[in-house]
Amino acid sequence: MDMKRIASEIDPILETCRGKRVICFVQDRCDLDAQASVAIFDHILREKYESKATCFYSKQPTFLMNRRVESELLAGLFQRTEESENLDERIESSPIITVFDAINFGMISSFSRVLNNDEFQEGTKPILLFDHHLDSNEAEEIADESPSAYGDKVKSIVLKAGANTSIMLSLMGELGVEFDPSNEKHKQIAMAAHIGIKIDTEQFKKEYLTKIDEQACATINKLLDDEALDLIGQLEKIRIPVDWITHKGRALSHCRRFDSSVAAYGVGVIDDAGIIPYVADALKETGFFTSVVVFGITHELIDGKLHYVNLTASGRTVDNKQIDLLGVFKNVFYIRGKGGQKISKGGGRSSGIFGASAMTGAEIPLSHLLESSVVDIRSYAWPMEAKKIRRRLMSQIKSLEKELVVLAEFDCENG
Ligand SMILES: [Mn+2]
Repeated sequence: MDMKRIASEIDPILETCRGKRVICFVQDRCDLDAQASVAIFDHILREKYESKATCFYSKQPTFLMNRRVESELLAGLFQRTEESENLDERIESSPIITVFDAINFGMISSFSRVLNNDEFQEGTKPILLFDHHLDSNEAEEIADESPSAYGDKVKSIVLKAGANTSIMLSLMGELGVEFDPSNEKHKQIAMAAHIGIKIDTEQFKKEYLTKIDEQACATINKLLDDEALDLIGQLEKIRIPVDWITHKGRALSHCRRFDSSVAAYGVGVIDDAGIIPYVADALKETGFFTSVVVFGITHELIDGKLHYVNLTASGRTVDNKQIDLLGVFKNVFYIRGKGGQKISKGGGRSSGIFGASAMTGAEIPLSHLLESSVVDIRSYAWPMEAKKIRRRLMSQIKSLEKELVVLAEFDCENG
């Protein structure tokens, strides 16, 4: 698909949005690439179609950088699904629904509300989906989560690019929309775009950049003067919350107990999912381990009510040949489908020379715990989940013995 043709197909669809507000969805925890994609889409709507975007997502973003970009560069554009009471009305009044940087609808909590919308079912409310592919993340096809299951009702624009942000910038250019370098807001969008592409391409690594990304970078670089680059640098200097540092310290204090081939660590029950990849990175940075797996039960309380309870995990490896971490995550972190079949919820990407290193992640909803208290989750659910994950990890990683899977806040010998 070339962009000229895509733009000519999308233009009449965006014309139907004139003067109206368009609803966007991105995957849970909204990553930086998704954030920038929405910002550029909103820019296109404002400049060409006298329209605006509002983006909904669920669950607190994992990365601190992401939280700062949302509040400091793109204020007012995003809303948390769980904090908006009138989501169904918003879906109702939006002429189209847009989805960014998500290949399947299963990554978006509460997207069933769009799929159940009468107008969508009748085919009068189209879904426009933008995504990029380059990753080795092979998500399993789940019938009602796959956009292809909805035929013409979903128009998917999936192109080979390092970042979805780049695709949006390419579409913007093709639709004749520009940035004004003297406009502060445009500059902020360009800054968000720079960060979005940077994160998804691991600091603009050549192996992740396609022609679309290179052109996108040329477009935004015109706006990124010294002041803007300085601001990006400041945004990247993030103060780590003291809670996170405590968890890192606790994990490091167990270093002697791990085997050098793999550090498997259960952090316990925590209220900020960002801690999991943070602790995984900290263990990896010690340089002692070939692979690191960190997992825990994450939750978020909003107005005293549990909004979600998940099993969250993060993995790092510097020698993917010794332990195939992508395979391990796929086989350890799964749910059962309606027919009892395993549906994997773990994935990631490998990089480096011959795919030597890999980053993985997994998130499984534990919806049956939503009515519990955090105290009960700590005392009953965590020991049970932790033992289950330990058992699965041991069956997947041959060198892993029981005492090498360290569980915080819970004495594994009691199991
Ligand atoms: Mn992306």
